[in-house]
Amino acid sequence: MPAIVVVGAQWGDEGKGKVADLLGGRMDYVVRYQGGNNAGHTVVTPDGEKFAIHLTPVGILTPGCVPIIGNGVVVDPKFLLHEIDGLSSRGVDVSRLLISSDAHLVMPHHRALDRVVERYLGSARIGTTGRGIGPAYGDKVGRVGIRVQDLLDPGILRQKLEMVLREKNQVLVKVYNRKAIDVETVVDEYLGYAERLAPFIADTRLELDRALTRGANVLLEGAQATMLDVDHGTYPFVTSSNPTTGGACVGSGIPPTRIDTVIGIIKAYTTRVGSGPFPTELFDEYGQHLLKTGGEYGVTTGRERRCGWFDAVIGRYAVRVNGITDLFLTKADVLSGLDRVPICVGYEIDGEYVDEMPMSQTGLHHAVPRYEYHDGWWEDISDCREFSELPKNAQAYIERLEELCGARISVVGVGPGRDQNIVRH
Ligand code: 2SA
Ligand code: GDP
Ligand code: MG
Repeated sequence: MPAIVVVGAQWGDEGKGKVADLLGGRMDYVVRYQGGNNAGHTVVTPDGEKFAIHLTPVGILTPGCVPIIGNGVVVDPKFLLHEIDGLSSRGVDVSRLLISSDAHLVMPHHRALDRVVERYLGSARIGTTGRGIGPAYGDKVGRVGIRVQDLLDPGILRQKLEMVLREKNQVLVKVYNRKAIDVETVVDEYLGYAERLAPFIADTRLELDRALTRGANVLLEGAQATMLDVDHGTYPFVTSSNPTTGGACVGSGIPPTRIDTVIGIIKAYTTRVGSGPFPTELFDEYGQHLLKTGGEYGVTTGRERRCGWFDAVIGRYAVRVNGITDLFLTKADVLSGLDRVPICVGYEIDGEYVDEMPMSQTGLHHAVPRYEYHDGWWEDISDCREFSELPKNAQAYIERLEELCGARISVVGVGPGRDQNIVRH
């Protein structure tokens, strides 16, 4: 049985949590493959209970499913224990969780540097979540990272930490005028976490290979999204990992030949949290409508999300870069009550019209959207369960998005609930 990927098609918060939860019921394994506790995935269970999950895969909510934190994730152990305890206290069985021994750890110097560098950047800041994600991936690639398996060897943990802090403390003290971090304090703190996390640590890529070979269903759950990908997104205004489908292979150890379905989660409009270019961003009452009606506030930081119209250039790009086989269009219900609903079909860039993602960052910064205008609808569609029950204008809007993005829209979300969907294919 092949693996399937759930990937964000825009700038995140498309509703990946809801979709992963919906599919999780049919899955034996749900794997997070990148990012860390910067993510915020919302799940609303059938009895109306709401969960905001940050670091564990949402499959943790599905009885019988094995949730895996893959090697591509950066793990803040303090936060992870806090999340595990929070879920346990709400009656969730967390005992099946597995954490890759190769995943990297978020250390105190990562959190300190994330915050201080953002302050130093001033108006050029990325708008990070402040969870230490960028510095943790920086150390990983710089080959001075500390991994989950190092928690099991106090000697190695101390040795690696001494080496990395020799440099990082210089930076914290001399460049940013902050206090140095004490090696022994961190070693003691992390060995405390090690004791509790040890039973969860595993060779997850071997586990997944065996599972796939015996025919198990595996879902690879992306965090953040295509336009936040460090390679394919709006660099440098990105996260420091690869949310795109390629990252699902690297961050789990599952080869591409095992994947046959890629579900792109795409919102019926666009949002972004943090800095960076956003061609269809709205600064008017329509933007306010999307913000308020869509409840567009960060699940991790509580920040207001920037809101704008649907951008088909991005939709098409996401289909191309990820090999999306099916789109799950979320939040179509939020568009009810608008007189007209524009779709961005291309950009004017310095006098030239383009309908694909521009080659350079400057190009995207200069992009002025060209819109196609569609008539809106007033009806509340949150109880619709068949495509034919939708107002004609909503149907036309969705069919046009499908045509412009170049992938079929298999499911349309009409509310946050697990059952609030229109299944088309
Ligand atoms: P970081 O912290 O280094 O990953 O930040 C780099 C950029 O990535 C963006 N980013 C996100 N964008 C959308 N949603 C995310 N998760 C939370 C949510 C965000 C929140 O679900 O709402 O609560 O603010 C997420 N995580 C990272 C970030 O805004 C930077 O632009
Ligand atoms: P994620 O990061 O992609 O998992 O998304 P978030 O959880 O950060 O944000 C998506 C928000 O939209 C959450 O509050 C979801 O409960 C909500 N949501 C998901 N699908 C739908 C939908 O079809 N309609 C509405 N109104 N809300 C939805
Ligand atoms: Mg989110």
